[in-house]
Amino acid sequence: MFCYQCEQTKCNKYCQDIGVCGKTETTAQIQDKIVSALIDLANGAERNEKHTQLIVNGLFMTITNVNFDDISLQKYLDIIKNAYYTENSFDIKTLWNENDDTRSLKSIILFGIKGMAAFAYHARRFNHKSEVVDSFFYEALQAISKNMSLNELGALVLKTGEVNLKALELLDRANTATYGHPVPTMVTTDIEAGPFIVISGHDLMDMSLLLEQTKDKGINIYTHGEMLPCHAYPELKKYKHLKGNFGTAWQNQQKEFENIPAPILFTTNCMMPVLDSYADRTFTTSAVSFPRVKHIGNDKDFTHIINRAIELGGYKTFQHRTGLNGGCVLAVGYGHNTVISLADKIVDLLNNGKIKHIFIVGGCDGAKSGRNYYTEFVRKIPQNSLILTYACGKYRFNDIFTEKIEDIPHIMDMGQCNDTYSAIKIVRELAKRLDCSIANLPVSFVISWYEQKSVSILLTLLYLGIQNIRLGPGMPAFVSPNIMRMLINKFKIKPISTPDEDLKAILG
Ligand code: FSO
Ligand code: SF4
Repeated sequence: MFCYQCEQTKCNKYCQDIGVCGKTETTAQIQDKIVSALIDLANGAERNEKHTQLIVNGLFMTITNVNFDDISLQKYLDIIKNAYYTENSFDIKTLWNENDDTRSLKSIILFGIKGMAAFAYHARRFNHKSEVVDSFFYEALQAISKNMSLNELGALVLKTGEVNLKALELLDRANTATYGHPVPTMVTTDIEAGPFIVISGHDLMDMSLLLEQTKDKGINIYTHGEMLPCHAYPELKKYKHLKGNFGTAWQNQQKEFENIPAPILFTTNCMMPVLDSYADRTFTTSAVSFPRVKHIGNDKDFTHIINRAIELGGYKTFQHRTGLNGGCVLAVGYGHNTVISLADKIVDLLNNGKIKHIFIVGGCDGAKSGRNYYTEFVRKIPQNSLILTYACGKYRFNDIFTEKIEDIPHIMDMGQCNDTYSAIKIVRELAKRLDCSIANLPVSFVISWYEQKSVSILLTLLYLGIQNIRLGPGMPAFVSPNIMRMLINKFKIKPISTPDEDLKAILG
């Protein structure tokens, strides 16, 4: 196997034999065949809704920490081949053997559209679709099998970022039109006595269906990982049995799920290999799958999981739990609507020097020790600065209590990884009000990356011309030295160094 699509790839080169994520060689091979078959489909088949949905689902199934189940992957491969078959099949291995820079640019495009597929998948569940997004899947997949110059591929890399912005916007609209705009909400990390279900991932519709099916059944619902922002959506927070958040960062799940008397539902990544100790109370749905784990199909009938919750019974007594820093309240709900409603005040505070700088510290978490950087960085940011955050990396600091700056919280959680869209809307709005370009705002992006959604998000930020992004914990293995030099020259991307050095460089 050859896989280098995520940040934890072996020795920052590539995974072979087995993935650091736990993906086996057989799984990797079927996933490669899915990508190859999708490229065939994009090249040879008619562009229609059925094929687009096949592409979106198929790409999503190959993202890191989504699907480890060879049977479901093979079934999906057969479905694609039934929809379109050619003797002249493309083999993705051709890509791995191209020259360094071509391979690098094509890999960036492929991993970028994988991330975009996840966003499009969620938006499509609400029937929010875009011709621009849909047609780009075909264009990008075709490009991977074509001979193209480095310049042409470079342009397509930026186009991936541009189209991904549309996908982010689509998902924002789907979520907020259905569940309302997030409002500031305090979420507890404590767990009440009695039966409960833990729901992980990003899919708001699954959350809403689970809340509806568990209503008045004496079962409490706790979010995990990227589901945390659900507490802030009016049409989700109205359910009184949506109680709080369970657990800390996704990479701690094997330890944290081991002994809980409750079932867990995974709707998307990041699922780690499910240990025997909790396999019989773990459930997957949509693109997620794991051998031996019960999969809930498109009927979204959660009866099994509800029965399991009642059987397990939950804790006998109230459990006091904390986040990684000892805090037990997590503030959510600072999406673009909330923050832009505070924009007048923020602009005043910027003008009178009470706010000196705005840091956007967002992105994914992961297991590497170097990721402590983000906790330390946030702890060291002076109190006269604002911190906007999104995605799962925030679990490193979202339980830290901080003072407000005249009613404006020092740390504001904008939501999931896809809510980078909020960050973009907010900085655009501030630039408009301050009558300057985004580059001239006192704003710095300090990003942590892990899987392919973060690749697509980074491309969107680059497409928007955002410079001086600090990126960590390491640089992607799929970016060749030449392409990295180009990114550094053109976009001034900077690898993170130490929190002190970076803060000094930013604040002067
Ligand atoms: Fe995190 Fe995982 Fe949201 Fe990713 S839970 S790492 S970018 O799947 O999707 O931020
Ligand atoms: Fe390795 Fe990441 Fe690929 Fe898993 S997804 S095999 S950890 S590069």
